[in-house]
Amino acid sequence: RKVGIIGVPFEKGQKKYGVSVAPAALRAAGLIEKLKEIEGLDVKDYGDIETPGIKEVNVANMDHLALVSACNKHLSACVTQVLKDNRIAVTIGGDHSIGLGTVDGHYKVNNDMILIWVDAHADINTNKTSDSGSVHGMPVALLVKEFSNYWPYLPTMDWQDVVFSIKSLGYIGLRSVDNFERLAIEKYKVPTFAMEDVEEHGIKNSIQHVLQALDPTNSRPIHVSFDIDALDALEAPSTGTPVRGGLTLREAINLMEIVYATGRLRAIDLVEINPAIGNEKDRQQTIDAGLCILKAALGFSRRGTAPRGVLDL
Ligand code: DIR
Ligand code: MN
Ligand code: MN
Ligand code: MN
Repeated sequence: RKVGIIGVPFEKGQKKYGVSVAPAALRAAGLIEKLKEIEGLDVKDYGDIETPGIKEVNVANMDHLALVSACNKHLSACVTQVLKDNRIAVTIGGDHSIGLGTVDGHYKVNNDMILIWVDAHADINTNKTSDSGSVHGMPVALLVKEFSNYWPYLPTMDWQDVVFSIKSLGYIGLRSVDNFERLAIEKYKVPTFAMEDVEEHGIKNSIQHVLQALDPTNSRPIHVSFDIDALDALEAPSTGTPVRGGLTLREAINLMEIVYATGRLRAIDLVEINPAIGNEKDRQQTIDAGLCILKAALGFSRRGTAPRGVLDL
């Protein structure tokens, strides 16, 4: 198994300083080395992508669209390249607006992919429904073709192919959903295991139900876009919009182990870690949680793996 790591130090999809520091903080905490320790995993670091400063465009209630667009255009091409190199694309954000580029880049290689959005929030607002104007609350709405008519013309976004279908989307962990978002999820019957559903079914059945609903034949490539705020605010305090009552780290690890076990994970995003929020303990705890989630997604076994060819016991 081979993976490629892409860092995206981008934070203009939301308002707080600090999410852009996460790739450096995760690398400093040993991200690459820890992944290399996983049995049989070949890790290549593609480095961080840069977003050049460019002229902003004005679209109502949509902050920094031109920057978000430029970053994601570049990121999409990087994700496509990593996948073409036959590696699982591991993208380290950055805020969740970068889900736009990762999914776009993945779709261009695997147009039968399914998308599991693990988040406290649904991120399916348009600029007409958003309370915040922050694009990190809009990536899903920008991605799905069923929403094309809900958007005005968006300057600088011509590079994006809006071809992904909302029928290939599922949610886990929701607990802060805006009114329009709820309506959209219900209208399109998006397989959704919000926190009360996780409560009722457990995390294992929740993810299995979502996978089954999207892909009954167990054959489609999987993209997981993991917002660290899916975790309970006590588990991952260093994030911009924490919400209490979320997943435990154990549930998140188990979720990723189950996705790993399918053998079909092709891309994972880890976003919204903000090392500038909270104290040193908060920071370490959040980064460590992120590392645990990535390791679980890429085959780390909590019960240990037997090394091959050392001793014949
Ligand atoms: C809110 C919060 N629904 C918004 N969204 C996110 O701004 O649209 N917070 N993604 O992390
Ligand atoms: Mn979120
Ligand atoms: Mn809102
Ligand atoms: Mn999000």
